[in-house]
Amino acid sequence: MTTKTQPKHNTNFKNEVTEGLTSFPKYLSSKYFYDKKGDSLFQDIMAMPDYYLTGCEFEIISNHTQTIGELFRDRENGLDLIELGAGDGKKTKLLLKYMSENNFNFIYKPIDISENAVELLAKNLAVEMPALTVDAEVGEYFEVLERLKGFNKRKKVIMVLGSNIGNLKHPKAIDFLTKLKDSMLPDDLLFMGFDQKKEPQTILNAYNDPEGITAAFNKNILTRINRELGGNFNPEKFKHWEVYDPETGTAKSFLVATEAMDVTIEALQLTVHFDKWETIHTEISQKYDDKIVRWLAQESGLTIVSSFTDEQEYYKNYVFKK
Ligand code: AVI
Repeated sequence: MTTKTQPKHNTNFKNEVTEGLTSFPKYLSSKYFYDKKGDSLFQDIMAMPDYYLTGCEFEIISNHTQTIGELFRDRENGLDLIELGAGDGKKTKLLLKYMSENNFNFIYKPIDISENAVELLAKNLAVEMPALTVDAEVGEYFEVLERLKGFNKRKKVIMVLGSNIGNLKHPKAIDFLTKLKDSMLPDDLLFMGFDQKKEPQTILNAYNDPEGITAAFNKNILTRINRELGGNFNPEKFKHWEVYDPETGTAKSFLVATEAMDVTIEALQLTVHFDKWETIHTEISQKYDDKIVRWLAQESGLTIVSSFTDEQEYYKNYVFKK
């Protein structure tokens, strides 16, 4: 087992924070939620009953393990199972277990932006499934995709679970899917989770829990700016706010300033003024239906091979080929 670490993205972080906080309206990228504290808060979110996404995807994979696994199989040369945004791997382990117990010849390559998450997963797999070959990597999706082009020539199955694609606006999602397609050969597959449009209140509840875990997760980006860039944000002066537009299927997270204030960020030599009730837009969590997914696939040059859903049809995993 190996874990390769890519250089830290501090320059990107600095540039993007400067760009976002000097724009009007202000914004920050949700990809910066995931430091050690953010990873742990996201684990807590995934365990919340209101955050149905994790349970639904777990239900789908556990009810269809064999069908999905057999779609992945290549009896001749085996395969490389590559997971982007692997997280804690709880859902993936269902497939890893099936494949390990049913004579699949494969390696598992989890890739995550969080060094912390990748290391925990690799260590945990070494204990739980010692016979499994794990080749973990830390990196941003887009960078890693470039490297995948030169990867082994045997079958690749790329997995992106958790509706992680939903954190990208459609043009970026198409860009991401197109890059995935470009890294694929004709026999390769892409297995991806898409949270579906549903009762709007159910969606709002998933992003607005009464215990304030999601609020803490959202505000963690301010704490991270304080720690890594010498900022003096007072997170208590910001309110977590969630909206969902059922027409577009877009859920949006904001931090709203509850009073006028100036915030200084030393490493950026920047003072940012907030008016009372001014917002920072921090995240989108896109919800989909078959029409949107078909459109995304078409725009990216991918074909849908099959799809799997849970009993409530809250969530869907699609299998794509090039
Ligand atoms: C990682 N991502 C798909 C989550 C989502 O549902 O957008 C992140 C999240 N944000 C708030 N709660 C969970």
